[in-house]
Amino acid sequence: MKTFHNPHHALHQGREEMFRGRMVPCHEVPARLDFVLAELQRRPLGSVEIPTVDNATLDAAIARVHSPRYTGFLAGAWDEWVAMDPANAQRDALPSVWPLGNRHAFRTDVLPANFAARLGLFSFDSGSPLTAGTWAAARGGAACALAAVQAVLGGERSAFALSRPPGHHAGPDFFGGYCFLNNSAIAAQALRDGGKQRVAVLDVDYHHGNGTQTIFYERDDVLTVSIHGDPSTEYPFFLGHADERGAGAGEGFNLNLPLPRGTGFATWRAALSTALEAVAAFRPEALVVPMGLDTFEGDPISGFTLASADYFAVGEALASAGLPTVFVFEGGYAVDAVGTNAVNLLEGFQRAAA
Ligand code: OKP
Ligand code: ZN
Repeated sequence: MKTFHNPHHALHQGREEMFRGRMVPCHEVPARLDFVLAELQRRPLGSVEIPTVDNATLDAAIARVHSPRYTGFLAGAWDEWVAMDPANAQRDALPSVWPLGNRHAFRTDVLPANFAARLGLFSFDSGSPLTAGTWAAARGGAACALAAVQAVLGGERSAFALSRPPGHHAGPDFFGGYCFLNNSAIAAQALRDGGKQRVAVLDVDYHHGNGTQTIFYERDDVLTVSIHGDPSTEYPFFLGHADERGAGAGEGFNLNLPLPRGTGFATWRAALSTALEAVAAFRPEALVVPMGLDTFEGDPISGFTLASADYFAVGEALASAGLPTVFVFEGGYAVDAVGTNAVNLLEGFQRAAA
């Protein structure tokens, strides 16, 4: 399978995130992607390329998922931040105030003039620093997703978008959870726009893909399925419960399979079977896999206990769906193992798909 990697990813390099009440070095670091690239050199799965998507095509694909108000903010946010105080060039922008929009306690229709207010309006946590290169890096990541979709629409069985920063927590008009543009949602929508009638998204990251769920929640043409740490104890806390089944036309087209912290591979693998049954029942024409490797036993911020060798079986199971598949890199914070785990999964898929 072809890999498309983001040559601009290292432009996004947050300094510190708010974590358990203090500022700590960011977990989502550029080295994550470099380790995956290095492992792909050791164990090649196919060509490794840089996306050649033109800007207009990319903008159009992003606009299918994200609001202009949000992308307009992201595009200019760094310049605004520095214009407020030249010393800000040495600091990342982190939100610290939020409008709780869904509780109707504050208004979100009026765009505040105040930058900190807009940073909060368009985000949901203080763990996702916005830096000088965030917008360029996020666009480069989305371009990887789009290039992988184009490869699959062109007849490839599978493709890998090695994007960074991750995407599955980003919603139509908000960032958070280290995510700015929802690369997996952009891929799913681009597959739809490329003629696939029904697209399934099967999110295997440790964390619930709240952004993806929200983007497609009222739609019956994109099935969203997620296996993740139970949100009553795990990030992102406020979405990802089993009773969220979709709404309106989308009722029955969202499936959450939360598992308790500490879950091991046998139980996780059984949830994957349940997820794959739901995918098969939907009869999709393509599959998107938001591929987080933070289910790994050594992950510093997560709580499942998958071993490196287990990822071969995960890839093999995903191949059994028999679908054109776009893999999109998401989480995985045990940096020195993330390359091995990612390539194990993809190799398992490729062997079984052959
Ligand atoms: C991203 B992905 C909040 C920090 C909490 C966020 C975890 C994001 C994981 N101040 N950590 O799903 O791998
Ligand atoms: Zn994650």
